[in-house]
Amino acid sequence: MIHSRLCRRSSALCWFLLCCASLVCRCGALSGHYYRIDVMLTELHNPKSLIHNGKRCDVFTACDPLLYVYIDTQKPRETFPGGARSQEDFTVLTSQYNSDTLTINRSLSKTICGSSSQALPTDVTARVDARDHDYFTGHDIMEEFNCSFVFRASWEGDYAWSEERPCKARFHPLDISLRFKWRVIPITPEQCGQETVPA
Ligand SMILES: [Ca+2]
Repeated sequence: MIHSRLCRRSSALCWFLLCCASLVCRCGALSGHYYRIDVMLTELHNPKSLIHNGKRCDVFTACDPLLYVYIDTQKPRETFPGGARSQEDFTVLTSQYNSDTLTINRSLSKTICGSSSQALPTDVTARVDARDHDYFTGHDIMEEFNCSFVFRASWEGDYAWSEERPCKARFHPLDISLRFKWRVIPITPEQCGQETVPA
């Protein structure tokens, strides 16, 4: 209604307003934060075959590691489990039987898909809930790890993984270790499942 009144009074003013409106719409649709966070766990070492209370995983055999991971961008600086609300927030990354030392090299990803008005995370912590698989007594807690890093995006042609770094173990930091690496990659709105307005 306002447009039509202005257009009747001034075609030049009408053209100017329509161009501005078009630009605002397009910029609004295209602006935003679109990133993918990849976290790769590389190696687990538990040479004393321990669970969290200092007992052995199994009496006669090595541990049976079962690793659950949650990438925490909500409360990365808080203690384990940070922003994870329940076990259902965690994803099983890997499992293996009868092995105290495990080469993993498997990754989990999380996308950041927000409007430009939302603040980007400053830090990220991958929460790793390491269990010992047991048929009869349930899965014992082996260790809880925080694998933290600064949220910093890679840019054009530089999507390499970070250097490996140790995660921090809660119960047995001197006896159980986990190493990881990460990368943060800009992605397109389509990869976030959002549509852009055609130019
Ligand atoms: Ca076991």
